[in-house]
Amino acid sequence: MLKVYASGAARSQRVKWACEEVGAPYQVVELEWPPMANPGYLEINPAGTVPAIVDGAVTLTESLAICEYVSRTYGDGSLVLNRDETGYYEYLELAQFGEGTLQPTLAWARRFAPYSKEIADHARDAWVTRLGFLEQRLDDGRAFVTAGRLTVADITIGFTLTLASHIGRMGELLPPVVADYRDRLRARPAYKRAYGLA
Ligand SMILES: N[C@@H](CCC(=O)N[C@@H](CS)C(=O)NCC(=O)O)C(=O)O
Repeated sequence: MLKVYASGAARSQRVKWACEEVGAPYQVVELEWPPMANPGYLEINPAGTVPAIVDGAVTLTESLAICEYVSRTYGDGSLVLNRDETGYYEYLELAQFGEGTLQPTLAWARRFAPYSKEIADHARDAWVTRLGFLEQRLDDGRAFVTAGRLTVADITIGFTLTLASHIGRMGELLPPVVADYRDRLRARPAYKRAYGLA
């Protein structure tokens, strides 16, 4: 069975959520924090981060790649777009935006802001500015960020918006249209199961 290496509210939540959306059977291996300190874990993921999955001969260690794998292997692939589908590059951009652009500002706020007001201010300003990119996309009232259906882009971004609620006041800085989007995602039964809320 698909093994998901996870730790608390870490990015492994994205993988659980994707599994729940497509009905993939999975087993969670809960690690102590920090993941790299768990005996033997570096043999699975030499980077020492979560998530990682092991599924037979397949080992993957990046949350986006894992969610895509889950969608294609255990679902009908509808959580991702194919390259010949209209909107593929918008999908790709938004999926990467969640991890590559939005997520780092939370890491700065959580890890470094306590040591420096300058970093705290920058993290907050960058978070707000980057949320503006999302606000522009969602401003036309669309239910999902791209493709007219739930995709890995929503899972990537939705996880990050949820995490913000646990990092100082970052979760309170969401523009209303982004907060509504986050709340719609949180209302999904699969999200609730992944987060142990159902
Ligand atoms: N780009 C990776 C990032 C993985 C990552 O940094 N995970 C964090 C938890 S959310 C982690 O394991 N950090 C370990 C540490 O800080 O020691 C992904 O999306 O999977």
